[in-house]
Amino acid sequence: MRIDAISIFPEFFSVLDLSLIGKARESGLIAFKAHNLRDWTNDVHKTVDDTPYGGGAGMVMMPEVWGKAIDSVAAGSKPVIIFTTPAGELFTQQIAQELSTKEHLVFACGRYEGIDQRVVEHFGKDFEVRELSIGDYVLNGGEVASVAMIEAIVRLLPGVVGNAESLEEESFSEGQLEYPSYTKPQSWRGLEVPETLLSGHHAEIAKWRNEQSRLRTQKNRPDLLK
Ligand code: JF8
Repeated sequence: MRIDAISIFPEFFSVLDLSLIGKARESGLIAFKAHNLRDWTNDVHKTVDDTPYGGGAGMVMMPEVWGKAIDSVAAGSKPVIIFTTPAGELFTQQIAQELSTKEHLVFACGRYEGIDQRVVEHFGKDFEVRELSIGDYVLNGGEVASVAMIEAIVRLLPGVVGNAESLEEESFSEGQLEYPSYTKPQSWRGLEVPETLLSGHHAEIAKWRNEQSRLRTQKNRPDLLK
């Protein structure tokens, strides 16, 4: 899989070198590159924004520079183009799974009040385009949201170290939150590891974990049970 990100702050993506993405890159499983949007400006100030038509607060990212950047990064390819925006469809595990099957992803990361909507409309004519949000809160730009999405997608790729077992466990508990986990020591600051987990009775342990998942889901995410 090839992944490109376009941003005025490409340095945000250096965290991906630290996580499993780094390993997936070293093994040649993914090719990732972060691009500086300002590389496609022509003026001395490297301007990327202007005032909004219709008035209002803040600045809007100009279509011309975005058009050149995406043309260049998508040349000779048919990528899925992802626009991170708080006004997007909610990014879910299902969407991560869908995107993990694609050959080429381009993340377009806005700042300020976002990107001129004609950029989405224009590239939607030739490419699969998605406007996605990671949740109902407001960030200052699309970079952090893109990093979260990239990590969620790349860990699903077949051949990413350690993914086979953990992905199987995840699909097993689908629709519920994960059960709580414990490790050594058995007693810590007066708190004990639940007895069932020490019993060695695999059926009992599975039953206990299932019940814990249900209780946790009921408490933290009742919407998932309905
Ligand atoms: C932005 C561009 C986002 N869940 C989310 N909250 N905020 C954002 C976001 C994304 C792009 C821009 N401000 C300017 C906020 C996502 N995805």
